[in-house]
Amino acid sequence: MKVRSIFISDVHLGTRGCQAERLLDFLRDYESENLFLLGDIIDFWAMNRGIHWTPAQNTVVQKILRRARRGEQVMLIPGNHDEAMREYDGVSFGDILVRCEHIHVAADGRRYLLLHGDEFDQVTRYHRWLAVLGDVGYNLLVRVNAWLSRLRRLLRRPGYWSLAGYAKTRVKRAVSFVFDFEDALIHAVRERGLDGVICGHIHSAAIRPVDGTVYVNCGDWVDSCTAVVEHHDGRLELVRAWQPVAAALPAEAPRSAASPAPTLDELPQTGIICGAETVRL
Ligand SMILES: [Mn+2]
Repeated sequence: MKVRSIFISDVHLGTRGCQAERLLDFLRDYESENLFLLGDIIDFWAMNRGIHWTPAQNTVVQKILRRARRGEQVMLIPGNHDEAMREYDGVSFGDILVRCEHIHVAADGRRYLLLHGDEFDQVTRYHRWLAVLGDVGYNLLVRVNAWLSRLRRLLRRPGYWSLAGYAKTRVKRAVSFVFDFEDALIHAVRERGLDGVICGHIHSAAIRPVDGTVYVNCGDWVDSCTAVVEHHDGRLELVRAWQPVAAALPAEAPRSAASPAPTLDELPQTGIICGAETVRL
């Protein structure tokens, strides 16, 4: 398919989680005039701990370089995981221009601010801590919880401190984190008289009009495998390069021997998702 622009972010090349094969499929399917890479493309943070570089990840880099060489406008806007690149604002590496932010004028005349978005993440430090601890923190929490209730029993304290309750507040906090992030970005682009923002960073894809201003997030290529494309009339579309089996199959569909369940490869590889996405920190 031919589109005017492609926007992708949070590819995290150099990590085990990077879904390079899916991204290659997507890039094969979509030709464009502009390719905007909105940050966290190469994950230098993770590579400090250990590099996981696959042939597919190598091919991603080669394909992007080749597209740039063949006349596609390729722009790299660094994120926090590739922040070293921010020192090269305005510098062209071969055919790829590095910009810390950029205003993209869509075919319909709308003006969008392009940036990674971590500048608007109020809790980046907390987030970093959370990302590093991950499962370790959760397991510890479970153990601490068991220990605390034993202590409470020993001290004959009434009540029970609930881990579920704690987890719920955490989820609520995560939801409000996403809303705070969106609000901050929408506020910023309105102040600058722009029509919208296209960013990444929070790994939560969305195209959401908010009182005349459009909030767009490209999602990521670690988990959701999403990208945003601009059609030749300026229309933006969220593309998911992979649909989970559960969502693609009708629930409890009767299966006969004549029509076996489709395998993952037989399912449609692209689709559109709009509206609220899963919340992920
Ligand atoms: Mn980021």
